[in-house]
Amino acid sequence: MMKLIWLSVFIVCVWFYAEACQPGQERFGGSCYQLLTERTTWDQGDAACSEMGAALAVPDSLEEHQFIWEMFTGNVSAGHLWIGCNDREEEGKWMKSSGGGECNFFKWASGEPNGGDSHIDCMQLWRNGNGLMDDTDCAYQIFVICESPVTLAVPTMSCLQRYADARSSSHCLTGHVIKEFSAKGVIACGSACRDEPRCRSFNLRRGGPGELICQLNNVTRNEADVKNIRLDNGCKYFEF
Ligand SMILES: *[C@@H]1O[C@H](CO)[C@@H](O)[C@H](O)[C@H]1NC(C)=O
Ligand SMILES: CC(=O)N[C@H]1CO[C@H](CO)[C@@H](O)[C@@H]1O
Ligand SMILES: [Ca+2]
Repeated sequence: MMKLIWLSVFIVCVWFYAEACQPGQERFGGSCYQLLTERTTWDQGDAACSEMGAALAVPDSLEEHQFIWEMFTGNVSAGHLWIGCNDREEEGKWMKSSGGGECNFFKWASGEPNGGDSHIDCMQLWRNGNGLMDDTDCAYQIFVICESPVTLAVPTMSCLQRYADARSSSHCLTGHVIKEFSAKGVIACGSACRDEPRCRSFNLRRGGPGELICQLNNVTRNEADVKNIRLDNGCKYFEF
């Protein structure tokens, strides 16, 4: 039996702030990362990053630590990498440069840190330790990675399509959700979709009282199986 569903399409245009990193940088979370091409001392690296409006990168989580190490090893096949912590002021107390506060994520290589009270006061991601942390002489010349907050690009207008059928304005795409989180509304959810490279469409679904759940999908409704397009009163589907 053939079932005919009448669809109408609403077009909603909204302004988005497209977040982006500069060419040559890579993004992870809310930061842009850039590898410098020259090997320098820790202080020269620190100065070079701040000249670019950035700072020596500091991993604050295991995921960020892994991202930094993979970005480095994907580009450079030998050598070590400065990151932005040193314990010059007080042995064992690791601080970010230029008043950035304390470093609070540590994943030391086995046997590290071993600098004691000497001048071995700067933190590197150590190739011999598979990218784990090591304290070493700040005067060594090794690679440098800078980190800066994601810059807001010019606002861009985007048009969203919302589909509705004759019976209900509400239907959503299921089975292709790659991320789900609560969001303020269609603009916040759409911005998140724009910032996620795999996002092709999104659902905005009623959650608890006063709560909206944003679901990012990795396909559009035209690419999905019809059985995954469900009428659902608490849910609206959008694509760009
Ligand atoms: C989309 O994500 C689902 C999981 O939600 C996965 O099973 C599927 O392979 C992904 N499809 C594409 C086209 O990336
Ligand atoms: C500085 C540098 O060479 N960065 C490159 C590292 O590798 C990624 C992915 O291969 C490139 O996009 C970067 O430009
Ligand atoms: Ca050491």
